[in-house]
Amino acid sequence: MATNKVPQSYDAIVIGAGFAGLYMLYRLQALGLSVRCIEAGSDVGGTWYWNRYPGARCDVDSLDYQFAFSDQLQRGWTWSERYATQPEIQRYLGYVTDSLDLRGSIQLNTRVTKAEYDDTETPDTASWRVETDTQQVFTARFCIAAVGCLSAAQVPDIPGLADFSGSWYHTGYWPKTPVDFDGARVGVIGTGSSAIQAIPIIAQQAAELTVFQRSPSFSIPARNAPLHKDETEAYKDEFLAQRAAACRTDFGNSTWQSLPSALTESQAARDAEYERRWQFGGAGFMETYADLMTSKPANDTAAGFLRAKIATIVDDPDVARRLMPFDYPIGAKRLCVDTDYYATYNQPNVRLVDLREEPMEHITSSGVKTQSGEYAIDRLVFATGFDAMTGPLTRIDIRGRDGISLAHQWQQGPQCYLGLAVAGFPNLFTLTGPGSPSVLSNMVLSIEQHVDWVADCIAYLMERGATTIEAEHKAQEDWAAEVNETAAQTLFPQGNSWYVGANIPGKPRVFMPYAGGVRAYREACDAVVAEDYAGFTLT
Ligand code: NA7
Repeated sequence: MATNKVPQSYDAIVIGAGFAGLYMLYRLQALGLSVRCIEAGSDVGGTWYWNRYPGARCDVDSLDYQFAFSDQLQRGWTWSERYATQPEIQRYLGYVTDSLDLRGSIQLNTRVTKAEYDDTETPDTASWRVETDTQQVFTARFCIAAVGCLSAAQVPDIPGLADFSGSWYHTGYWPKTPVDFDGARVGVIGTGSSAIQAIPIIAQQAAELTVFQRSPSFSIPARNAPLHKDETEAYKDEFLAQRAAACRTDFGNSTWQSLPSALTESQAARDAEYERRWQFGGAGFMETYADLMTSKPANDTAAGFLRAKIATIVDDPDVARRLMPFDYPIGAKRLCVDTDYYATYNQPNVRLVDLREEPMEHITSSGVKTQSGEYAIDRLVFATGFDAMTGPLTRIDIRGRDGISLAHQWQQGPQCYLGLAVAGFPNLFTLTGPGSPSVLSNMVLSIEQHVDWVADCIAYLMERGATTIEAEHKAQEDWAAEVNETAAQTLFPQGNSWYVGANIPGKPRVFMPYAGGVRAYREACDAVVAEDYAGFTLT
C-alpha cells in the first residue's frame, strides 16, 4: 500500500534481528552511525525465533555456536547441552541483545516489504527507501539485508489444502503457543532435518503419526547430552583460539579431523573409523575422510555404512529399505543429525508412506489422499523446507538502479559478488548471501566475518569521503564462475537439495553456496580489501 508519511531517516537500515542483524547493528552503532533494525518477529532471534517446532535444535555444537567478537560476551554465557534447543538459542540472542543494549534500536513486528535505491538527485543524496507492512517509510544511505538463508518457509502447492478441516503448520513458521498433538492423528510431510528432529517427539504424543516421505535423508545420531560446568568453564578459556583456528578450516570447525582418503583403507579399518564417528555422533561424520565430497567411490563407502545402520535399527525390512537413500551422494543433501529418528519407525503408532511408490494426489477435508489410499489426519505438519538463500531476498521487492528488481535480475539464478553485494544495487549488502560459504559452514562464524567485512568497508568509505560502493558486473560474473567451478569439483551439486533450489518448482538449478571452504573464501575477501576493494566501484 502506498504511503505518504514523512520518511524516518537513518544512516543505515538493517533488515532482520537474528545473529547477523544483531551483530551488524552493534558494529554500525560503534562506528557512530544512526541505525534502525527492522524485524518481522515479535522478538529477536531470526531463524531461531521462527523455527520453534518440537525438537528444534542446532546441529552445530553449542559451544561453537556463539559470537566470538567479545570475550566478555562469551564468558557471560553458559550452554547447557551439546546441541542447544531453539529456546536456549533464543535466550542466548536475548542475552546478546541486552548485553549490547540493542533493543532500543530494533523495531519488532514489522516486515520490510520494499527497498528501493534512489539516486535521482546526486550521488551525495543517494539513499535507500525502505517500506514496511506497517506503512512506515525509512530512508538510509546503507541497506543491509540480514535476512538469513533459511527464513522463507515453503508450503508446497498441494491441491485441497484450503479444504482441510484440521489444523496445519509449517516447521519454519511455528506458532508461539505449543501445539498439542496428544491423542491426535498427525501427518508430517517431508523428511529433511526439521522433520527428522520433530518426528520422534511428535510420535511420543500422537495417537497415530503418518510420515509422507518424498526422498529419504541420511542421518547421524546427535548423541546430545548435558554439558558439565567444568567442561563449559574450561572451554571459555579456549574458545577464542578455537574460533581463530576454525576460520582456517573448510567448514569452520577446528575439532573435525579428516583422514586422507576412504579408498586407501581396508574395509575393516574404514568401518571401524565410521563406527567410531557414528558412536561419537554429529555432522562431523562427513569429515571422516577428506575425499568423501570429491570422490563418488569414497562417498559410496560412507553411504553404504549408513544404509547398513538403518537396516540394523529399523525392525521392518520394507520400512528400512524405504528409509535408505540410494539416488544421491551422502552430504549432497545436508546431513541430518537426529535423536532416535530411525528407531521411531519401530513404534506401532508410526507409519511411513513412500510418495515415490504412491504419489500424493491431494489433501481432503479430513486427510491426505495418495494414489493408493486416504490417510485420516487431524493435524498436518509441513516440514517442507525453504526457498533457501535467494527467497528471503527476492520475497522483498528490492529495486536497484533504474528500478531494476533483484528478483528479476536473479531469474536465472543469483549473481552476487562474494555473496555480499550485487551489481546495480549500490550500498546494499547481503549478509551470508548466495556465493558465500554460509550454510556449508558454522553460520555464526561466517556471519561474523561478513558483518566485520561490511562494517570495515563502511568505515573505509567514511574515511575516504566516498558515498557509494557498488559491485562491478565483471567481478560479479567472475565470482559466479568461481562458485560454479568450485562446486563442480565436489559432489554437492548431485543431490536434489535446497542448495541447488531443487525443492522449489521452477527455481533455476544453481548451486548457491560457495563450496571452496571458509579459509579460501576469507582469503578472497581479504584480497579484495587489500587491493582497495577490487571489483567494486566507489564514488
Ligand atoms: P529440507 O531439508 O529442504 O527438507 C524438506 C523436506 O520436505 C524434504 O524431505 C523434501 O523432499 C520434502 N518436501 C518438499 N516439498 C515436498 C512436497 N511437495 N511433497 C512431499 N515432500 C516434500 O528442509 P528442512 O526444514 O528439513 O531443513 C532445512 C535446513 O534447516 C536443514 O538443512 C538445516 O540446515 C536446517 P525432497 O528432498 O525435496 O524430495
